[in-house]
Amino acid sequence: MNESEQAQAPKVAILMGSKSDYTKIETAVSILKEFNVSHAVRVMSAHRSPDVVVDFTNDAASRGYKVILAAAGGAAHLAGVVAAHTQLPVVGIPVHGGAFFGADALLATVQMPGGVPVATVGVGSAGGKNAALFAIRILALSDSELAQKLDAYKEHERAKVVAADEQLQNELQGT
Ligand code: RP5
Repeated sequence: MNESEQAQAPKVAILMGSKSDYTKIETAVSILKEFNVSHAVRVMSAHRSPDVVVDFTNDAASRGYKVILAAAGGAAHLAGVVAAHTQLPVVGIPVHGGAFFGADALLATVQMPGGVPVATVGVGSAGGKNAALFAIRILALSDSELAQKLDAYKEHERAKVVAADEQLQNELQGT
């Protein structure tokens, strides 16, 4: 891959074990779009299409990916299998649902054996959001424009809380 192809290639891959996961991790996609970070979104399963997972992951670094987000529910092995096949940073997103409401996915994703790291975020929509923000923080280490966007994002979040407090104080004084 030449330099201009590298520049245009997606930097973040969002993998999910089933298309049924998509609505639960859309927050990750929204954040990457908001920060204008190029990304690919793919369905591939550690159990149902393991060959696809291994093929994708083996080539991911050479195709320009910098971070992989891997979302799965239940017996969630996707992030771990991905981390076993690449040196790229892998963020696991345990998907809410099933008999244990995502607790099974959380434990399966977070309890990796030593030597094969998966940075695991929480279950639920905040998990997808934080996974994307974590990927952006990694990319921002070598991208000052992205670092500035992160600063602006943080300030915006702060301003929202301050405004909510002001509104609450006004409401309380009005009663
Ligand atoms: C996991 O099994 C997927 O990540 C999904 O969360 C769960 C259920 O998948 P479907 O049966 O809806 O395809 O592997």
